[in-house]
Amino acid sequence: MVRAGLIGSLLLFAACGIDALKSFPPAPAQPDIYTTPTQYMFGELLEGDRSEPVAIMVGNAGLGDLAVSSVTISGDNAGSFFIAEDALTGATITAGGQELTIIVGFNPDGPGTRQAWLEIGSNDPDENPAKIALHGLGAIDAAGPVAVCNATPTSPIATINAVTWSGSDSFDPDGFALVGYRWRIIEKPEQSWTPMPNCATQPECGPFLPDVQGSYTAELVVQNEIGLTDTCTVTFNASSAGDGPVAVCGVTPSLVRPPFETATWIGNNSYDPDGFAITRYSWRLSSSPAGSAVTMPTCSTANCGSFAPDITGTYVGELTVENAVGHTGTCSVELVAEPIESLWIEMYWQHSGDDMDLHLLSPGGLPNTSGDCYYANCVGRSPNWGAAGVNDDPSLDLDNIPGTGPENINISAPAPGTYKVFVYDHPNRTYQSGNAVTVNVYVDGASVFSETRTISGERTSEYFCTIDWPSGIATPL
Ligand SMILES: [Ca+2]
Ligand SMILES: [Ca+2]
Ligand SMILES: [Ca+2]
Ligand SMILES: [Ca+2]
Repeated sequence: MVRAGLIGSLLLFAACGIDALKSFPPAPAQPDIYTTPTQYMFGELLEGDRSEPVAIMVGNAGLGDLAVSSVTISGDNAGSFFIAEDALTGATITAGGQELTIIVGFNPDGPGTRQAWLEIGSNDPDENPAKIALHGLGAIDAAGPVAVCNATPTSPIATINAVTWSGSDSFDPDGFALVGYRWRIIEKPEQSWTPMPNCATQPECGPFLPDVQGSYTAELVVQNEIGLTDTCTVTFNASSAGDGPVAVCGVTPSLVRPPFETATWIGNNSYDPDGFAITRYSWRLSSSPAGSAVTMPTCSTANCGSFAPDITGTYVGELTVENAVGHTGTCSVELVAEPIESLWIEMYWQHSGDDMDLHLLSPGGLPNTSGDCYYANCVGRSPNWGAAGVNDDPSLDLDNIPGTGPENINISAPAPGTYKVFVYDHPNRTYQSGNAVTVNVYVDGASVFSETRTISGERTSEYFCTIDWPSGIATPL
């Protein structure tokens, strides 16, 4: 532009020819300002520091005198630059005269890019003011944020304990606000598919449920408000949830005499091979002989006692144990109930609310007399049968009215003869429909008779069998 102006004058001069010079008064000689350099970049400097001074050379390429009226710094970041020496303001540079110098410097008053103009006011006809661009980068003497990573819990169990990643303890020693968080998983077991939750841009991020055992490492990048960052990592090890507890069942004694001997179910040998505590024991009766009305005692302990079988046969106790992480194991064990008395008769029925009564007639005995063992004379006391002494006397151990039995009559050592077993449908509970009644007879613990017959209406006496002693042979009636 400066040079073009001069050339334009020369062209005008050539076009007009020599005669033109004679015809018109000569054009006034114009100054033409130039600077070296035309812009300057100071680079990066800490806020508050002052740069080395830089000389800007100003000259006059025109034919007239250049009169400089002002040298100033303008622009949004004018405060970040300064004029150290100014030999120009008020000076005149004649055509072809010596260049003059302005010394400028950079003194950033804030972070980031700083820009301003050095403006030179003069009598230059087309460059007033002349502008020199000044650039610099303000830096801040800040340590930057400190990222702090945590994971809670620190020792989770895979598939059981969800983890929360926390970067909330991160801080900035210079007090700048933390404005950005970015979590990502940088290491996990090969078999794991668990992704970082959607909260990966938050200080706290969870739940993260480790799906397999092994080591997991997360990385957090925190950023402060002036763009400085820091990174931390945190690792936890997820342990295996294990294969579950092992239930170990026992029962002691394993053979009991009904209906008064008791057994204790034993579960305290159960264990967990992975070391988790067993937090629950639950016993139930998974199987019991037909006619039994006994139930498992209410227990929440490993061992469960005072279980009294009421009928001959096999009882199966089932134990379920649960460990601290909710896994379970189950076992079962058999308990046998077997009478010790030489003669053992038991009876039960199908429908409650009928009251069946078991009767045993002594050899030659008549119903409802002392020759008959039944609820009226044989519970807790016994008619004297056979010889002196009680070994040959009958006993009705269990009598039942409202339920379905069982009832039983037994004799430790019966006197010789033929005994009769019958069942009476007592009218103090009325059930007119058919009711299936079962009678089992055991001799020295072995079954010799077992039949189920249907009794309908009321006041019916159903004779089931005779039992010959000492042969122990039962004959249906
Ligand atoms: Ca009845
Ligand atoms: Ca009864
Ligand atoms: Ca006797
Ligand atoms: Ca009936």
